[in-house]
Amino acid sequence: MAIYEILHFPDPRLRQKAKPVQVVDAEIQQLVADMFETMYAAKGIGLAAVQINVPLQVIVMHLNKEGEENRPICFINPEIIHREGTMPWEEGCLSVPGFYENVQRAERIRVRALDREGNPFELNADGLLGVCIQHEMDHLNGKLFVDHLSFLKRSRIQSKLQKQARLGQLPKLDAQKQAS
Ligand code: GNR
Ligand code: NI
Repeated sequence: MAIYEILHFPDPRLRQKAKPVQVVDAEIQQLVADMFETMYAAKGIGLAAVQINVPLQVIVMHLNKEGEENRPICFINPEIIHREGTMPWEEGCLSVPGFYENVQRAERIRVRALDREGNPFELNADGLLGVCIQHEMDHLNGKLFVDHLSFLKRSRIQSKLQKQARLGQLPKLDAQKQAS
């Protein structure tokens, strides 16, 4: 098991388009296990492989919700085969930490994917589950929820995160200076 570093916007590696998984073998099952571990450690409800710099069509999800939807789900090579309606939902993202904005999404979707054993399944989803699947599938296409916002909002979020990243790197630079 391993916990991976999650890339932050505007890292260009978040723009990679994920390729389909050819065979769900032991290596992919290890990736899925590591993605669950990384997602739980980060306290997210979903994670796409692109967020840990693995450009494959793999998603893990575990909604912290009561009932039927409260179980870990893995989607490999997911396709949305039906969508209807539109609705706004307030979204956040582990790759855009600290920012929450409304995004327009389909109200109901039907998804086809492979599970972590490589078996095909289909699922109807609405509410948070439906939103989360659409959010993760965007990641597999190199897209982030901030791409659904206005240029101005996205630019503001980008500058704030770039500033935070610079400040975050200062202690490391200091350590290097002192060492040399
Ligand atoms: O943890 C997450 N919460 C969330 C809340 C509303 C809509 C989408 C999400 S997904 C996000 C985890 C994440 O960034 N997955 O890519
Ligand atoms: Ni995200």
